[in-house]
Amino acid sequence: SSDKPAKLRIAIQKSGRLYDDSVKLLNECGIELRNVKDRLKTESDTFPMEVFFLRDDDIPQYVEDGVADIGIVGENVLFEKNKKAEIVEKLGFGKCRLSLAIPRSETYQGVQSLDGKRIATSYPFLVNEFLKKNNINGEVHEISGSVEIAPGIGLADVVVDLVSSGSTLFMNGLKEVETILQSQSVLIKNNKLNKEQEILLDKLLFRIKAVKKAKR
Ligand code: PRT
Ligand code: ZN
Repeated sequence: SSDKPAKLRIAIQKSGRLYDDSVKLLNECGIELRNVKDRLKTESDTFPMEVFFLRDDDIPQYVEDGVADIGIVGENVLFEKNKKAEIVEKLGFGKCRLSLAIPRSETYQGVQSLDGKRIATSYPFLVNEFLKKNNINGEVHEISGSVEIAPGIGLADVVVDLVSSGSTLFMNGLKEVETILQSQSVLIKNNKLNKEQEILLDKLLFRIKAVKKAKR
């Protein structure tokens, strides 16, 4: 360890579905963030913490590399990226599931019916794991957004995408038939934190647990 005072560098989503809840959680833990215009990073005056604002997809890598010490990200992204970052706490927000959906007009005949089908998804790693586990040969087509429209335009037979209310699938004439992963936001950490950082993380975790308890 160095002579510099210990601090925790946390990576959170720059903008999107997890941003508000991530900042709110920090605030509820007594960690106020200084406002910064460019919003690449900021600091707290009430806790030894530096905050990096990133795309959620980049957070597991940054934490694995130790560029950030800890991070807040969805399990869906963490498991898809398959990085070495340890989950320290489930945070209870950003809940969704990664599900298989097929055209509503079709009858689902079980996972075996996916054999030889074209599957559109933004989660190729998790879908391939699912196929392997079930001994199925599917054709995985990676699409970065608007996965739900793929069957309608003839790009794929089925999709695997995140679902929360189900209305997006419904509006695209699809139905959910299989859940591949249940997901929520989690706090992750780099596996080589120094002693001072572990102490700070314990402090943060203690506050997070108190916040969660107060909400029950
Ligand atoms: O820019 P950046 O890469 O950081 O953001 P992003 O666009 O990749 O992610 P963002 O902000 O959309 O979502 C961030 C995280 O929120 C996801 O990784 C999940 O962990 C979580 N989350 C929770 C969701 C949803 N619920 C969700 N419903 N992420 C996406 N959706 C989308 C889904 O992809 C589909 O298009 O919402 C649609 C389905 O919603 P329903 O309610 O119609 O079923
Ligand atoms: Zn993303």
